[in-house]
Amino acid sequence: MPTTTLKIEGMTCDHCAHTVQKALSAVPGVQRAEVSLALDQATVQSEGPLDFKAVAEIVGDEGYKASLA
Ligand SMILES: [Cu+2]
Repeated sequence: MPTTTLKIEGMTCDHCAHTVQKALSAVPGVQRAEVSLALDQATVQSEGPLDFKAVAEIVGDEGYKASLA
């Protein structure tokens, strides 16, 4: 299962990390998403290649910025 590490900008607290985690989990194909507030990073396991456009859009809708690490 492909694992993708993302850089997440804009998180300031656990609530932000939780919001991003939920947003990532809602991306089609994502099996598992883990967010590290300390590292400003997320690790996503997906079925097939991760649809980064969908990730950037869904995370962006929540007010954060995702980029490929
Ligand atoms: Cu927050």
